Amino acid sequence: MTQTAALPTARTVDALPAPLQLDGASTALVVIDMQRDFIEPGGFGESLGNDVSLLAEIVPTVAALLALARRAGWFVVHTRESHAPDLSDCPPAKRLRGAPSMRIGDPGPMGRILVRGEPGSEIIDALAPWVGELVVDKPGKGAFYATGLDQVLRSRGISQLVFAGVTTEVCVQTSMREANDRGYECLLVEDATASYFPAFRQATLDMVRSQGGIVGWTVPFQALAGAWE
Ligand code: TIU
Repeated sequence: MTQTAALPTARTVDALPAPLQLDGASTALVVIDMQRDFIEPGGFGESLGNDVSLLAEIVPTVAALLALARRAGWFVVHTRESHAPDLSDCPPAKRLRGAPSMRIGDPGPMGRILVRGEPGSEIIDALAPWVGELVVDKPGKGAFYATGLDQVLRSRGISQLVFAGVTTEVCVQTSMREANDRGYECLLVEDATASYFPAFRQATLDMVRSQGGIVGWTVPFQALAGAWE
């Protein structure tokens, strides 16, 4: 009887602050909030006074990262920051914060701002989820708060998370910190994440990998792809 060696599923990624062993069998890609409300004019991001064009720049790299994850067989998760139509999951402290041109739940050019099921809450066409991928609607900035994400990942034996999406210092960093505290190893793809404030993106990359990787690791997309293929 012939024995076939199992294909190796682990690769060493040239990450910072140190190389990371990534095992495809226990890895998921988590793409944070690449939805119209943040990336296109007329949504929540713009209502807060931001220049949304800064975020569109990463779309080709996130698309390439999704393609890599799909070829590699990683579990793929997409999140959307969104609220129930009756706003029962949107604390007044969130809805009333600041002085936006439109508040969460108000009608805008892409439907009601940050409300589930409205055009603005949909992931942009270029990064549309495939059948079988998980789409998580989250009422908070973090992907683990008030979602079943942790249970789904654990049930699949996933312990390593590759992160991309927007915005780096808000929903991406919050989700990474939530995951880090839950025991996941977190790798942020440097050029697959963006902020309305480039200096905040850079600061987040620096703080994630400081102190020996206090929150996780970072890597440029090409270095990750090179390790995998
Ligand atoms: N405003 C901002 O930078 N971000 C958010 O409100 N949500 C996410 O980061 N997705």
